[in-house]
Amino acid sequence: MMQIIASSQLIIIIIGLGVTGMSAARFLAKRSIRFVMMDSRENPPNYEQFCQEFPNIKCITGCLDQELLVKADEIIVSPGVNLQTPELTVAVDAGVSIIGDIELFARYVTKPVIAITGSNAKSTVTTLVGEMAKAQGYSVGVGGNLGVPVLDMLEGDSFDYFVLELSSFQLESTFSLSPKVATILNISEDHLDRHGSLQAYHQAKQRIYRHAENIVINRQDVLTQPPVANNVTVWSFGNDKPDVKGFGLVKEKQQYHLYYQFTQVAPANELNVKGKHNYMNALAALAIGTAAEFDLTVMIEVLKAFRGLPHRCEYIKTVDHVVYINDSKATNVGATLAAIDGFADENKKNIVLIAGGQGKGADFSILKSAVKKAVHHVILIGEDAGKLALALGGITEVVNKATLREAVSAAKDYASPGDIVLLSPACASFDMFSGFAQRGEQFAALVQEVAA
Ligand code: UMA
Ligand code: ADP
Repeated sequence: MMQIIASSQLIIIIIGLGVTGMSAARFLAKRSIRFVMMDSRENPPNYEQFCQEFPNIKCITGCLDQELLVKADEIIVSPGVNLQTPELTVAVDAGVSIIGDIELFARYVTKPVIAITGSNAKSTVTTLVGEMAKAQGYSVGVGGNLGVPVLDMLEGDSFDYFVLELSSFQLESTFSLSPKVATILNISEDHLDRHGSLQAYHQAKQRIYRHAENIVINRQDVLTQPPVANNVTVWSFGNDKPDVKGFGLVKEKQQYHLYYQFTQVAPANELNVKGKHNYMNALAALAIGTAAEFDLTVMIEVLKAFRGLPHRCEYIKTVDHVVYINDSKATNVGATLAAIDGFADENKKNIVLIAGGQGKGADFSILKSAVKKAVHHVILIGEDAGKLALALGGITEVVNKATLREAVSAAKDYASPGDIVLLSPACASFDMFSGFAQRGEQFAALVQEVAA
């Protein structure tokens, strides 16, 4: 495995002044490896901080310098930068190696790594597995797409285990990561604006299995399964009765139970998180932990204590017997489907759904049958409200609102006692908010104010 050697001859270029680029800059500088920084944005974040920290390093902003890129030995590209950017494809054609921060991490890491991807539930399962690893007594670095850049976690050699959430963007530029355990939790449409097709997105996700010792697949989702599984131990989870090396969900006497192989390990109602999709997440975490040889009893204790993450089907308040749920992190169709299914009443339509934002090229018609079954009003906001209205109009009542405030106020009017008002947008938030967290916080504040 090639590590970047400290040498004045090599030309290393980092692209992106976000958290990834800054972490890569610090990582290289600490090892006395010279580099050039580039960012295509006119006013990228961290520019001043970079100039202060690295006064002698060249920093080019406002464009990607093609002449320099083709001379590079290696380009370390940030995940937000599309590999199909013309300047990069020209560099690749010229024989330049392009990697991401995860690849650099892979070349240096000496401790075991658990690698987690999927269209949904990555953050939840990564956090849960991180807690499980800590409960085994390990000092654990938990990060990646979750927020803490992986290269920051390598400094100081303080961790003896790593649990990483990896996005399709990060996996595209990763080649030699050899995880002890790797998983694709589920696949549904996301980031099609970047990857171009579900197939390309799926292929990027599958890269996580390349050099894994153990893999964990979802029995109900064929796209999480590798085309061939030679020389790898395969574990699984699913919402059915499990077999060898499997975790599953079994209904006995009107109660769901978590199962490992042929044995019950916990009643689902002892978990704090609710909904079948969360039971899947619990089973996935148990399968990952078991593949990593963690103690099952300790993992079950962690599961029972876990309260879920904010903005993921988070309970906000009950007003006039109407329950308000913040699922702002539902930035794709798969997450919204899981939320509707999770809260649907078997006997009547009980959901008022607030959705909309930036759809990232997704096919919203996938929501049709779930909405038809459980949603009596859809309230739309944001850039792609029209596309959602086109897909869902005729299926149920659909109204447009200009702001989230108006949407919450309308939801209050449409909801009857026993209903659920669910913010689960199926879209990214950047057209109206700084991110999903701000969208969720505003929703929670509006519920307190408007719906009270
Ligand atoms: N950009 C440019 N020109 C450049 C460099 C970046 O226009 O030269 C733009 C990108 O197109 C993007 C933005 O800058 O719109 C930020 O991209 P970045 O790669 O600089 O982002 P970082 O700050 O380094 O954060 C990245 C991840 N961001 C993305 O993948 C877009 C963070 O995931 C991640 O937490 C962080 O690295 C640490 O690993 C965020 C994310 O939205 C949370 N991820 C997507 C998701 O979860 O759906 C994949
Ligand atoms: P990610 O990091 O992959 O975006 P999160 O844990 O942040 O995952 O959850 C993202 C969204 O997916 C939330 O809306 C959450 O409610 C939903 N979700 C959680 N678990 C699942 C699942 N097993 N299947 C589908 N959606 C899920």
